[in-house]
Amino acid sequence: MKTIFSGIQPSGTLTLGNYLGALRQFEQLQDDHECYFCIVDEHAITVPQDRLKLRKNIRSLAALYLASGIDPEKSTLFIQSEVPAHAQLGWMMQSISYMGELERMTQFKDKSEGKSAVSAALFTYPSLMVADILLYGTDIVPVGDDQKQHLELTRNLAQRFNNRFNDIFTIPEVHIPKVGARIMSLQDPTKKMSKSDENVKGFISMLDDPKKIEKKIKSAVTDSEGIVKYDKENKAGVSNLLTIYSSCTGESIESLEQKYAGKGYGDFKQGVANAVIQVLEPIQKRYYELINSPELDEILDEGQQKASFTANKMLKKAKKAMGLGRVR
Ligand code: AQP
Repeated sequence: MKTIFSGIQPSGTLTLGNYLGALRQFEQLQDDHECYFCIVDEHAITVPQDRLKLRKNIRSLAALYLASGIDPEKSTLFIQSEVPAHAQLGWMMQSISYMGELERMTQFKDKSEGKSAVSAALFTYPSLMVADILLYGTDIVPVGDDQKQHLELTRNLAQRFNNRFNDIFTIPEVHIPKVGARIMSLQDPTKKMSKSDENVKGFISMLDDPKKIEKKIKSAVTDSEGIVKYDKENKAGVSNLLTIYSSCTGESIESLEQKYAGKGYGDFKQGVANAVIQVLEPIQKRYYELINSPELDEILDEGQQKASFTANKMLKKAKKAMGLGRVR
């Protein structure tokens, strides 16, 4: 059985982009793969976080994973900082990463742009992500399109380690969904939808109530043409809404274009809002049942144990290969 690893940062409440680009794929994958799903809180602290909000977001993310269909009987769900092997292997991966390759990461450029103080961890974040993936002998990493570059780095570093020390790491493949891999901001459709966007109108949170969802979609930036047509270059806003609609309903973009031919954006936006609400409502219902339940802690405790067991075995091999510590 192939192994899957994927992580999400608890840096805010998840957006529809996180769901369509990543989370949604997980439910099906867990049936025939060994799955590790991680709340990567150590990644979240690469930018400033409020302590209490971070704690709340960690728990909320765990509940959202489960509400979206992660079954703890089939998958291991755990918190990164509760398995110290991640930080340990992360450091070892930093020692074989080059400044030049980290400097090329577009996510670092985007997140550091215009900031006067940027943490060293934001720069070395990809090396920790490499460790997250390699610890589990991961074959496949299901992520959104924005993580492609980090995955390429993971493959390079795994190969580098294997060549330089010992052939212990599996070289992982990336798995990107066909539709929904990059959901854009509702306010600036040239930018990806992000949970830490300061403009809350730019993203739909997975916990927004139906009224809020409708309001945000109705105020989404489109154009003055009034034609529902997919054209990413010239009609980025409408194209993004079509992608969201199609990802939520499974209806093809061509069939949606036909459905709304001759109708204005008002009807179209209402259709998009209904489609999103239909996807998110059942998830929200389950979320509120789980968020304060002791069941959630039991699942995370068990996840920590299972993940630690596998991760520690790989860490031991990596330390031995690099010559760290003593032989015993
Ligand atoms: N807009 C998006 N469209 C499709 N997929 C997306 N993902 C993120 N945004 C979109 C995918 O969600 C997974 C988890 O992402 P993450 O939270 O670990 O980090 P991120 O990619 O940096 O997500 P955000 O929402 O933009 O977080 P912040 O604002 O904190 O930086 C990944 O698989 C990602 O591809």
